[in-house]
Amino acid sequence: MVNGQRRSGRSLVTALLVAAMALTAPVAQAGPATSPAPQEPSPPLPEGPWPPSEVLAADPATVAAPRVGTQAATACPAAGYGVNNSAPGSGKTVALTFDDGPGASTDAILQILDSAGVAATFFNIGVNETVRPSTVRAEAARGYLLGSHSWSHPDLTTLSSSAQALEMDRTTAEQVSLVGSPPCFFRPPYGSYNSTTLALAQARNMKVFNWSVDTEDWKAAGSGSSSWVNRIISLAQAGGSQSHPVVLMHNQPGGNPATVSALPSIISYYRDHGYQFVDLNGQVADRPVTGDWDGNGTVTPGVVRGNTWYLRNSNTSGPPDMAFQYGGPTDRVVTGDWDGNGTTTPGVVRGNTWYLRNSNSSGPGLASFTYGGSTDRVVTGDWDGNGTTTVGVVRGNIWYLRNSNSSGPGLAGFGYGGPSDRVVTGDWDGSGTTTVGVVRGSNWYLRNSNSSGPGMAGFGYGGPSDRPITGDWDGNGTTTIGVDRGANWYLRSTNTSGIATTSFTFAP
Ligand SMILES: [Ca+2]
Ligand SMILES: [Ca+2]
Ligand SMILES: [Ca+2]
Ligand SMILES: [Ca+2]
Ligand SMILES: [Zn+2]
Repeated sequence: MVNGQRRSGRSLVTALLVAAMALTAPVAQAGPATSPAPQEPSPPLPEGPWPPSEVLAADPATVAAPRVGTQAATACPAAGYGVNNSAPGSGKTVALTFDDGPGASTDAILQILDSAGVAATFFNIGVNETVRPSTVRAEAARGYLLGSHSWSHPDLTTLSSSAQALEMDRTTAEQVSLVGSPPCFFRPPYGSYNSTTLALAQARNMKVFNWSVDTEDWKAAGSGSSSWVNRIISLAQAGGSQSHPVVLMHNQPGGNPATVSALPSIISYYRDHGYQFVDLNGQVADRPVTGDWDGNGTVTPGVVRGNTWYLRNSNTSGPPDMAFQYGGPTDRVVTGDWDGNGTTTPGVVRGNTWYLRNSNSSGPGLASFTYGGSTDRVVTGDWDGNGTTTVGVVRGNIWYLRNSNSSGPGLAGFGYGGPSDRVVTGDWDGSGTTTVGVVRGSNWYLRNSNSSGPGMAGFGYGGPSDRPITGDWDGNGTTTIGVDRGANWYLRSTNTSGIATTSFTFAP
């Protein structure tokens, strides 16, 4: 992990807090105050453009091309002629874009985006979609925007008009067959186009989008070394001079481990600089939350879109029971029973400052306080079982929990799970205290104490690109599992493998 650039703007309070945390952490757990690993020498840059074998997951000659249709012309809004390279939206907005997929790193990228609650756009190659169809479906189901990056990634300026059209139409047909809707955005391979490309795209209602920030991440050529990670982060941060950067990254067939490692820092950088993450349609990501909003003992769903909270009081399909605004669109969201009165209410974390509120309505928060760092993952729970929910952060795989909602040192950090696992919390055994869990791929590993050690037997539930959620859905005192797959929620009343006990749609 890389800390250098991110720490410079922190307050003294943060520095003291980080130092206090480091004191409580065993030496072996390498707290955040340690110096970064020595730089590895930069590998030589390969010559571009890279060979097709690194871009295509299969030889196009071996892939059955789909029959092309005319779906795009009517299913997408009219697109103007020309090339765009500026993220939509007002205020400061940033669009993260991933080309050449789906690939070996796509699931990991989806998990990072999900866990951060940010929107993104995937410019997929048609041939690669035929090799990883379930990944394409996962991208769409998870609410990410899919664009076309041609069928086989040629330099379009070398092709005839009819050959360029086929490159577009095959990928459109493939995407329609996989997810039911055509791509309304097109990015030419290598960013290379001519007037024919632009006319063909316009006739198909596809908006042509290049980029304004090039991370050059593909040059890492499969390396995940820290020098490549640092270089990608540094190039991505150059977009901080723009109001509406479009950041180019890749998710190629062979995988982009350096991109995966750099992504959390890139997200933190833009979030800390006040950017809202949008897809190229200007949409922000929905973030699922769960809580006992009405205090009746059962936990139910919610969705946070921008800074609007849509909450529902039953685990059935239907509209939200409440909608209100709290926090800012770039804040991280948390929920808890901060005052122990039995109802779950909202909170947001901005940088390392926590703003909690004791009612499900718009209005000011309680006194804010700082805890953890802006790149930590945030968790909440009743760690000591006294009835009030308090804060925690996960840094790498070290959990730092605190039993009061105020600034100060955490309890002794402990390691659980791996740094790229998704984190969940719950009262798995109904003892009254909230404890830790991680989800790795689709396998859940829960633990009944807040300490290092083995989890209970892992079990599978959901798919690797679902968003894990937890709650006491039936009000019996134990927290169990669930997944949110876009508008579809699948809850289970026991912490075991099996089919959903309750499923419904909630998409305000
Ligand atoms: Ca309830
Ligand atoms: Ca409460
Ligand atoms: Ca507590
Ligand atoms: Ca339960
Ligand atoms: Zn490409």
